[in-house]
Amino acid sequence: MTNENRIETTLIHEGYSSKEFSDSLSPPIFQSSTYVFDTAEQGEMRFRGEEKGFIYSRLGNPTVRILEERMAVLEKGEAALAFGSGMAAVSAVLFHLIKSESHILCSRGVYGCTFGLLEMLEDKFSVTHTFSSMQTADDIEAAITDMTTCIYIETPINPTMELIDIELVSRVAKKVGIPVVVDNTFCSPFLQNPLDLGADYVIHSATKYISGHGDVIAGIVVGKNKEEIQKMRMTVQKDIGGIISPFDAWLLLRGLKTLHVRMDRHVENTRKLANYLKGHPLIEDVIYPGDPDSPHYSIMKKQMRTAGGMISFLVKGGKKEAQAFMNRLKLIKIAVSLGDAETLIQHPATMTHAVVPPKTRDAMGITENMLRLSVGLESVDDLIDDIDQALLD
Ligand code: LCS
Repeated sequence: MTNENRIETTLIHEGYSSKEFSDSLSPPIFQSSTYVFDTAEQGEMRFRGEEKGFIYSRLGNPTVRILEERMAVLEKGEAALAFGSGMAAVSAVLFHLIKSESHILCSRGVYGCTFGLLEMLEDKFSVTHTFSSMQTADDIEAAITDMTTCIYIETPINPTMELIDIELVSRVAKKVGIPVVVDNTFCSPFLQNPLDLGADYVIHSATKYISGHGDVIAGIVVGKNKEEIQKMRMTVQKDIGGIISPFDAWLLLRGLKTLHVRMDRHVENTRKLANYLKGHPLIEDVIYPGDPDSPHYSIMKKQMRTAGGMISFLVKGGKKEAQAFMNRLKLIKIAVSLGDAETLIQHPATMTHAVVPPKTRDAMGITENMLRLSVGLESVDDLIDDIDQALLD
């Protein structure tokens, strides 16, 4: 198997050869914490990195390694690391790139727990951060300081669906030698590949589209440079220890096999739902980068295969009306998370972004009447019927 295959094939085959594993079609789950050395000298050589082979599962596991190899190829990187959550992946990359008193330049919005992590880094280690809209090269240049050691962006931003031009950010960052980290969770590797656009690291909450079935919490980091990823493996991953279990890695390998098929349906259902919502008199606004009238449509066309499976929308009124609408839904589930077969709705101001102070939330563009929909794989007509019966004057 080579990485010249098309993505649909890579999702199913990359990094695994049944010949190496007793002809088993499905990759085995190596449920082992440690590995046996033939001799003391062999153990010494493995610890020194002079001989290939596994040592201890916090440092690497064969099932996890298949997932990491597959993800590296899918994201056009040289190497990848799998983690026990998306937040373990986010924190590992940040710990890898920062020192005390560093500055992190962030997109205008980030996921609520990423915001919490940034605040914690500031409180404990004086690592500061600023948010920027990053709409022009001037915006980005003006926000970089002497202490900036990384640029961290989400695109689309959770939950405002704002897009950042990855190629533009990477071009400005290269001029001053600052690494760019992109949280690609909302796209999955099927819709967007930030490393191809000049970024240095890609993060996924694999809990979402990569798993696709709402049954795993996991994270992935893919790097442009394998030496940096190896350094991360032997420092932040080994010593902080936020690793994934072999069983969860196996569930992600199973999820990846259908990512392309699932994404096609997520995308199609989302396009139809966005169209329906846009025409509804009780909806104030629909925020969907796949709409040609969206201010982000041109960036979407530039860097994404197509718009994804997420929409945010504003109901007429405020929090009370938004919550009443949610409570009237019968099929669509009220839940955080996204990327599952089930359509999920959540109220960012009181759920995923409740930890963000109201003033900062306003600056991020998160209003009290905003709802975020993760469009699932059900019949889109059933989804529209459900929304229709719940949208009352
Ligand atoms: N990055 C983004 C963009 C996310 O949306 C999330 C989780 C994470 C990182 C963290 O991943 P986790 O540790 O949960 O695997 N987002 C969630 C959300 O929007 N609702 O519930 C979780």
